[in-house]
Amino acid sequence: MIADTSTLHFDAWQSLAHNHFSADLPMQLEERTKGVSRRDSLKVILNHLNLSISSNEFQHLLNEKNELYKASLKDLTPKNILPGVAEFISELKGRKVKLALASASLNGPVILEKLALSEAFDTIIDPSTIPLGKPAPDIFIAAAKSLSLFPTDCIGIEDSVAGVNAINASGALAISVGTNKALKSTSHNFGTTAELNLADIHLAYQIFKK
Ligand code: UVW
Repeated sequence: MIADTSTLHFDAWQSLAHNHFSADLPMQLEERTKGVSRRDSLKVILNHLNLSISSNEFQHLLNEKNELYKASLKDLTPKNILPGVAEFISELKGRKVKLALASASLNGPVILEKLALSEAFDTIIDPSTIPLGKPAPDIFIAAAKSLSLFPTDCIGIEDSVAGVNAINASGALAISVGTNKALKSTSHNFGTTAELNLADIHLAYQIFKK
């Protein structure tokens, strides 16, 4: 949600599916793999293709997808930060709000570095230390803990259905960004990152805490 990496992920999965299985992945798989770990995304894709493969081949495909994805990150710069996000982060920092990155991506720290946002977060959760990925709440529970907060005193911001489900399951207030119906019905929604603002979120939080 800080930069639009989900299309880069899906392009890498699409190339992998073409190269190995001569398959074309439908766009609905993009939402189903969004916010989901690399391993779980590959499981979703293999399930869709009705394929079962050896664990060696599984690992090989994970590595190959990651190489494709990393190659696509090479030109990422602060210009790729989504509209309004840098200003929103500054607003949060100005109000001394503690920030944690709870991304499913093992490439999160590299991406933050490329976006010049590494210093913006008080803590970055390493998803390899969280056995159950989104939609399980574990990464948000870990994020709250690392900020010495209860999840019920936190707000999670997500652009994926798996991520919003994970926030809701953690007990935190879920804020979503995007136009997907499933996001709108399960969280306090903003259509785009440009609309994110602390005043509206503060209001939603006051209602949530009542
Ligand atoms: C995800 O799959 C979300 O991330 P990565 O492949 O970057 O670890």
